[in-house]
Amino acid sequence: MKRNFMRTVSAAALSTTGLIGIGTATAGATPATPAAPHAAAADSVSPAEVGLNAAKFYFFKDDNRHGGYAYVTGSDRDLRNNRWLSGPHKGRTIDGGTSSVNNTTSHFVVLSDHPGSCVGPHYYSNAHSSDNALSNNGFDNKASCVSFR
Ligand SMILES: [Ca+2]
Ligand SMILES: [Ca+2]
Repeated sequence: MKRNFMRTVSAAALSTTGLIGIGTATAGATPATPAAPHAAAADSVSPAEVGLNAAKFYFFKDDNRHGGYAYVTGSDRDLRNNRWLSGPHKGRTIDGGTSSVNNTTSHFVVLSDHPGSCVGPHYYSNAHSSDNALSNNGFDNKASCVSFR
């Protein structure tokens, strides 16, 4: 039987550090706290764009202004190249897909059925009005042209 004596002496170096009290009395130093709250995310509106509050005519994919939206700020005779900006159909054409609208403009707005020619059934939207269902106007999923009057 072997006997191994291992003795590990770990000498804990106890350093006695004399802490010198450092006076940190800053008399009368009042940090200036800016009272300005976080500025609401600045609306980055480029000069070419209309302002945030600019009137728009909104199209919605579904009834009750749901399902995705798109908008115009003036007449557009061909909605085939206008895209849903949100919702499950985002990126797809809004042509013939509008089921409710919101007119925040001061214009009487006319929607019609055929892109380009703007003929066929029409739908009329009064200034500053909205309609949560175009189906009872015989105009569900028909808007292909918008005309500001
Ligand atoms: Ca267009
Ligand atoms: Ca309606």
